[in-house]
Amino acid sequence: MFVVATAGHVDHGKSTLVRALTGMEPDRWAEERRRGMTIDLGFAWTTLPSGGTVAFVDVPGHERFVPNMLAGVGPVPAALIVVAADEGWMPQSAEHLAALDALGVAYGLLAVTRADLADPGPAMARARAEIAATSLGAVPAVAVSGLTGAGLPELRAALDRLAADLPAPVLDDPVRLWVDRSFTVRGSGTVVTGTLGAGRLRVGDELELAGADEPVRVRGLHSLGEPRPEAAAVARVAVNLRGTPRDRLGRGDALLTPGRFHHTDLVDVRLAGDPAADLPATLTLHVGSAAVPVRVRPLGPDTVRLRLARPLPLLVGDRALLRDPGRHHVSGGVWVLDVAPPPLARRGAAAARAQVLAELDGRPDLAGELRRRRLVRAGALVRMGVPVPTVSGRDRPEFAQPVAGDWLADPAYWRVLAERLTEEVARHAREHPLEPGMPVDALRQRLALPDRALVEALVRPPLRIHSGRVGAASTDALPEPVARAVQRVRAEYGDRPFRAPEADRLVDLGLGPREIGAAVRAGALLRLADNVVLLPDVLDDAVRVLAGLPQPFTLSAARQALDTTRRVAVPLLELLDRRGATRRLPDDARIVVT
Ligand SMILES: Nc1nc2c(ncn2[C@@H]2O[C@H](COP(=O)(O)OP(=O)(O)OP(=O)(O)O)[C@@H](O)[C@H]2O)c(=O)[nH]1
Ligand SMILES: [Mg+2]
Repeated sequence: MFVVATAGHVDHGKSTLVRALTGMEPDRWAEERRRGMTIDLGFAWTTLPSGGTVAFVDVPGHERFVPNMLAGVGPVPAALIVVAADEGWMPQSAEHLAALDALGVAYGLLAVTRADLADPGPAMARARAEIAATSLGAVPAVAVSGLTGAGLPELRAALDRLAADLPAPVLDDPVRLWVDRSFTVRGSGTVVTGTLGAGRLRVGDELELAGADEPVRVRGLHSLGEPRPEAAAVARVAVNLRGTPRDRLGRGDALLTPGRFHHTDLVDVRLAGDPAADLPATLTLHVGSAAVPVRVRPLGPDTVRLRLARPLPLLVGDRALLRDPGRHHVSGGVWVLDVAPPPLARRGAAAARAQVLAELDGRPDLAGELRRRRLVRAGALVRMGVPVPTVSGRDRPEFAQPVAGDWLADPAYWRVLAERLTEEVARHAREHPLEPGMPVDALRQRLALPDRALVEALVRPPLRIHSGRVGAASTDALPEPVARAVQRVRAEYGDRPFRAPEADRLVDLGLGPREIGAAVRAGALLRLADNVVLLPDVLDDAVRVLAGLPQPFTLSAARQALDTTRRVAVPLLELLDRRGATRRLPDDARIVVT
């Protein structure tokens, strides 16, 4: 299936043409039929000579309903531009074309309608010239009459060729379904419709809805009027949502693959067209089926910061449109450059930001994001629309290897941090000569790092971590009895490395709290909890064993795989969580972070 939105001035014959092509009525409302005018979006579809299906989103031409028109064309990458032979190029012909251009629509057709009323030549020549100057470029043109049916076979053939030109949808992309309609069906509850541009939807899927705490569940799916278990892009879909009240969502909301989108009310964008100086301070941002008031703050010659009245799930590279609703004027298109931009608090920050933005082009750029953000979670980047390769080994560029957990770091910044950590530890040792190292959390604060796991990952020999402190590895020999006791632990537990001596065995070995403390400070034992100690070098092995389990795994599966007891498994997993080697899920199962 492919989806085309109509465009064109009021009364130029868009709905008549859709009706003639599909045999379906795009004007759904009695009021539309009474007034002979489209007010809101209409939907219809038909089979083409090739056997493929085209679905139309029919838009209103009247200037009062341009916001409805924009909600229709926003998520649709192809347009059928309609101009009447007897009236020619008119104001909303121009405004609709400007909107398509601002959104970067690159695929389209021109139909000169009402060709039974006047010579289509002049209207066609003017429209072709106007369209050629936009993102659509030179488009095929057909003269038609919705009344007599003349030209319809040629138009059908042209639609088939257009379908063949369209890029294939990306089926494994996450779903972002912009809702263009919502209604209630008796017995089924809330139904929303939209154009699925990428990805797949299945009955039973959970989806995220901005502002809702709980995911919503797909109870039923329809496409082209038929129930289906699954719909793959590109498709017009109607989604029945289990247990979601109708007033929870409507046009401009988006149903999303959970966890894959960043909701933002602050974006930095590049303007296509008008220079920033001419923009009013408040405008409406149209993206997908949404229309949101924004405040505009100019930054560079063609870059601005937009503060949205409500957050939207936007991605780097999104195309959107700014419109001045008061003046009925499409101010121009925008490319989203950054969906999580830094605050501009310091003097000169705006000018510096303008320089950064001058380098960006809206194409996701992982290396550049790391350079600018210095430290960022891979998941956060993906949610901004910046893909992070997940393949391991040589296929993954070195800068895309996580430094801890799923944290990525700019390599140059990471080296600086490692040096600063060494300096801080040395300074702490000078200032506190009696302390056995600098607490990890104090280091985290000094280096302004968001996660302890980052501090731990920065510690390299000859520094080491023991008992939550970073210090030079102790070179002092342990007191003789303690060293002997540790030796015996090694001999007894070396082949069962995740078993810990029971409390009475520790007493037998002569390992009281003071002796254990000394052994832990010297790095000879690893303390998981009071009276629970392991040999210090077993953590990597534990992660390896856990990585071999089906993911996610439960505490009990981990305990069995490690051949140990709850007494060890519970604090061991908690330690691995803190180090970012494992992650605890809301249901208490865990995964190994790769
Ligand atoms: N003679 C003739 N009349 C047409 C043709 N196409 C449309 N009309 C007439 O033009 C008028 C407007 O047609 P619509 O199809 O409603 O126009 P529209 O572009 O959908 O209008 P809006 O949705 O309000 O923007 C109607 O009276 C149609 O019957 C045509 O090819 N020939
Ligand atoms: Mg109409």
